[in-house]
This record gives sequence, structure tokens and C-alpha cells, in this order.
Amino acid sequence: MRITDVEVLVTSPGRNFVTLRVHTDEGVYGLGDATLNGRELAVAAYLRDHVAPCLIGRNPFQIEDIWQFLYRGAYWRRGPVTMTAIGAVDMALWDIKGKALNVPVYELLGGASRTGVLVYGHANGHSAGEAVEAVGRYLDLGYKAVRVQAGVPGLSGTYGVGRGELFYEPAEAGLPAEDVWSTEKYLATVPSLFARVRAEYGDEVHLLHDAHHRLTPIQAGRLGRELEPYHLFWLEDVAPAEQQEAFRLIRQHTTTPLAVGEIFSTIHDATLLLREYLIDYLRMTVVHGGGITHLRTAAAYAAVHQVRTGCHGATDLSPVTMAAALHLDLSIPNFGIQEYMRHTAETDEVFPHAYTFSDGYLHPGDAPGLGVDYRDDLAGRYPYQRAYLPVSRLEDGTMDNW
Ligand code: EZ4
Ligand code: CO
Repeated sequence: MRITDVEVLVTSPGRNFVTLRVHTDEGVYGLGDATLNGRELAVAAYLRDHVAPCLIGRNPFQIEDIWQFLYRGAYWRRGPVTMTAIGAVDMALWDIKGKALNVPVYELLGGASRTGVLVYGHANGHSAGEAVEAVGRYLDLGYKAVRVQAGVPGLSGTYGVGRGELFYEPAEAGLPAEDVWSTEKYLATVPSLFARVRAEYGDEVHLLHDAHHRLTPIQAGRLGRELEPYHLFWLEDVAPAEQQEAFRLIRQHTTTPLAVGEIFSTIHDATLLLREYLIDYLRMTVVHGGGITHLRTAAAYAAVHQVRTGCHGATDLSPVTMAAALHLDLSIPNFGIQEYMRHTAETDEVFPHAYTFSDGYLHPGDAPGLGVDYRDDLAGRYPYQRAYLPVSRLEDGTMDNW
């Protein structure tokens, strides 16, 4: 089998998605997600101009060799644009191999280790009261785990608090919005929010929270400690992780489980965190972490250090990534939880998929390959729209942290 054509597809059914479609001489094709929120066209150009020409004529079954060729061959290793592009190629090749052999990708990864993939949904509210109510809606839908975020009184917009009830899209069309952020005001509100949620819904539901890299290490230690009575499943991205050593200080101050890594590109971003047992969940996912092939490496390194996975799964990761993550989640021994933000109806129509939600769990389905398709006829209705994530500044205009 040989690769004959590589297409880079851009569509915006509610938000921008970049999709790679790899064709073969036997008629089988594979899909990969190449979406990097706010920098979509950089990855599209990287794939179209620099990767696609190198793939023509190669044997798509040589997934590992092609991964190494793209990673080592570029000379310029790592980085989100490169690793997202490699991730897209890798997903497409696993999809092709599964379809060609007529098995779902999880069978190629060693088979199912569990019956379903535990997921968490996003309960958001502009006030704590609204957020508490939103948790109830997720429990009614069958979710066993819920991330809770509330607006901070005195701040106009809080990152992570969306407009819709089931959909949350952090990017906004046009140029980047600039929000105002106050760490002091935020820290004053979070513990009481979780006290209310526990008082309302009891101890059984898994609760999660995301601080989106906004705190210093000592502030992070304080938040973790103050949340200990509410037994969070995890506290995510409490501080930026470019300096992995910073997590030593956080870890000394709290037993609240820590999750990090949705912006990591390779396992090298997490080696000290894992070797020194500084985190509990690794958030890397297939699209921004070099595909299924590299995520397997990252998950195995995490497993050695008793760390479980918690793949990023926000709306800016397309249904192709969601499917790829679910095949991996179902198969690896140290799966922890999968983030699941529902896509809009328009997105689900452009990407028909085999994965299904039931009683708090997702299952990738048993369609051959990843089990996702791409409707060109619908995708063509939604042209690319420039959009960015918002930027935060402190109340005096300073950029919010390092
Ligand atoms: O900020 O996907 O845990 N989920 C998140 C997401 C990310 C966006 C960035 O593109 O933090 O909302
Ligand atoms: Co996050």
C-alpha cells in the first residue's frame, strides 16, 4: 500500500478545525486532527508545504518509521506546531491501518482494558449559584465526574466560564479579547464554591477544577490546601509548568491531586514532574502531543511513575482527536479520566463518528479505524474565521503571570 495524496482541510462549523486526509492507492483513506487553537493556519501550512510532499509514495503501515522520520528528520524537534502536525499524520495512519485490517484502532493498541472510558463534563456559571445548578444538569445526564468553574465577582469575564450550557468555546472571532484577572479575588471564591457543591450533591461525584496556569507556586499550594476538605479528583494547571521544579513547592503544601500537561508537546515537558512524583494525572493528548504513537510513550512513562492519564478533550480538539484519544484510553493500563466537552451539532454533522456516551462513559465504538468521517459537502459551508483565545491582564494592566 502507498500514500497517493494528502489533503489539508479547513472548516469552521462553530469553531475552526484543520483536518488531514491521507489517501492510498488501495482506496482506503485516514483522517487526522491538526487543530491548534488560535494558530490553526500555521499547522495547515506546515502540513501542506513541508510534510505532505514527503509522505507521497510511502507505505502508510510504517507508522513508527514515519513518526521518527518526521520528528528526527525536521531537525527542529518539539514545539506545538510541529507536534500537532506530526500528531495529525500519525492519527491518519492508525486510521488507515485499522480500516485496512478491518479492526477498531484500540484492537491494534492491545485491545480493550476496560468496558468504557470515564469522562468529565464542564459545569460553568457566572455565579457560584449558577455553577452549582449546572453540576446538577450534568448529574442528570449521567456524568460521574464534573469540572466546576464559576465567574469571579468583580471581574467582567472569567476564562473557563462559557456562555452555553453544554457547549463551551474559549476562542472568540476577531482579534484577542483582553480580560481582567485578579488572583486574590479568584482565590477568595474557589473553596466556598466547592463547599456548596459538596453540600448540595454529596461525596460521590468526582469534582475537578482548572486554574489555567494563573497562580504562582505558593498561591497554588494555598489553593490546593484549602480545597483538601472537598476531595477533588484533580486540580488542573495550578501554575505554569515550563519550570517543572516549581511543582516541588506546590506538592509540599497539598495532598489535592494535581493534573498538568494539556499544552505539553512531548514527554520531555513532563519528565521531571514524573520522575519526582510531582503530579497525579498527565493531560497530554494525541493532537498536540505527537499522535497516538507518542502518547503511548508518554502514557507508559507516566505508568512507571504511578501517574494516570487525563487527556485534554475541549471543543477545540476535533471529533477525530476525541476518537483517537478514546481508542488509546480504552487500551492503556493507566487510563485515569477523559475530558469530554460536547461539540456543537454542526461540528458533529461535519464529523460523523462511532463513539457514544452512556451513563458517564464514552466508548469509541467498533467501526474499523478511528470511526470518524468527514462530510465535505457540509464542511464547505463553513469557511475559516480568524479567532483567538483571550488574553488576561491584572487590574493594573500587567500581563497576568509568567
Ligand atoms: O483552555 O482547550 O481543560 N481544558 C482547558 C481548555 C483549554 C482550551 C485551549 O484551547 O483548559 O478550555
Ligand atoms: Co485545562
